[in-house]
Amino acid sequence: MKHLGFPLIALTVVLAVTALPAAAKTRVEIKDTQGMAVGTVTVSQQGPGVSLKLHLHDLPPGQHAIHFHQNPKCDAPDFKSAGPHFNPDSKKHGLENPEGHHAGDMQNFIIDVKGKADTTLEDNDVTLGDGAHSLFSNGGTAIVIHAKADDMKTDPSGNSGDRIACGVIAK
Ligand SMILES: [Cu+2]
Ligand SMILES: [Zn+2]
Repeated sequence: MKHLGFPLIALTVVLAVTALPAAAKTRVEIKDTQGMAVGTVTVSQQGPGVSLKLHLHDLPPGQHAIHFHQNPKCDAPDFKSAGPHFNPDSKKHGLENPEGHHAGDMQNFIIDVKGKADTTLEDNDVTLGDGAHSLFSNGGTAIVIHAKADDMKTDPSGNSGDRIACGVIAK
């Protein structure tokens, strides 16, 4: 049976690779209201949730809200096409809302005086895997960045103002 050694090892390798999640990571191109590229957000599976690595530029300095929105559509200039916050559990908005929160809600982040943000966020309520909390469910979702900070409690959008940048998450 010596001659079976190599095919068995090869088969094992193929099965191991196939067993990995379909998308352990996805790179999202972010555009502003003029359709200009303003960087990327790389979403990676991290345990049951995801991490987001932001590499953004040419955006207004200050504290800004960022959320996953329901639709994989970013039509400039208002990005209303992205729909409301991703909310598979029909909860209210805000990480500090007792009736919350939307799965797509996240902490605010800072854009520095040079208009850049290189930082990491996380969301433990969404996944790149399967199921109702998948960022790929219903054809995908979108990442939306807002003009203002999220107050973490006002339903449905945390008083975070206009949508100033957007990127589609889809397979
Ligand atoms: Cu939003
Ligand atoms: Zn929300």
